[in-house]
Amino acid sequence: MIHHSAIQVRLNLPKVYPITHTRLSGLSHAEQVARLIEGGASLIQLRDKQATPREFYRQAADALQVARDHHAILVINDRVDIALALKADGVHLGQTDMPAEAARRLLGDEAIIGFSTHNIEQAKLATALPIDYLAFGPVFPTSSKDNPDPVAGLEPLREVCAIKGSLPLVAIGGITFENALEVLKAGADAIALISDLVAEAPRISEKMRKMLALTSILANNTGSS
Ligand code: TZP
Ligand code: MG
Repeated sequence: MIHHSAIQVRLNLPKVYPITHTRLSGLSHAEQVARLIEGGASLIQLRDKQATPREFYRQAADALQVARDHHAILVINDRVDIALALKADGVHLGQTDMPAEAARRLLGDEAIIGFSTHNIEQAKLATALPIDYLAFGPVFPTSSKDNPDPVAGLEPLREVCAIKGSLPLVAIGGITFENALEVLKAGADAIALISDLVAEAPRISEKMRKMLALTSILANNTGSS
């Protein structure tokens, strides 16, 4: 979060990190953000692989207004330009997006930068980057992402958790109410979810609340709070 040479304040990831999906939910990003916040979400990622940059910008502006009104943190998937233009809280980068160092230069020390990794080699390299958290997955099969990397499974997740040092890690891919606890027990600090939280629009708030309740029975893996 703060990346001065002398001090580094670690991001305290909430256990549940929801990601929006307009096609699956049938809702705008702002509507999803409102419902997720109502269910207790404090950190949300806006992800849109379909919208044009102009449409994503417009929807992200609306969603950011909702987030600001409720003091929730909003991270934009892929688009450093949109995060910068809207003064969003941060960006989530993939392996083929702009390098983390460049995003850090553009967004500044206080922006949240997340980075997706799909295997142990990528995760090792990620620990040297100016990022605030790393994502690892898909842990399980997912149908919310086009051309996903091979399913990693729980054992590689455990290995990545063992080498990541103090960098917070969020597991992603096919995480559900059924497997959430075993993913956290494998060492993930948080779980990121799309379909199991947002695919049923009328139940988004309820599911978010239930997922927070389910995961709150485990102690914080980071030991930092
Ligand atoms: N990255 C790896 S898996 C995935 C992303 C964005 C999709 C996760 O969606 P779901 O519905 O929770 O499996
Ligand atoms: Mg990406």
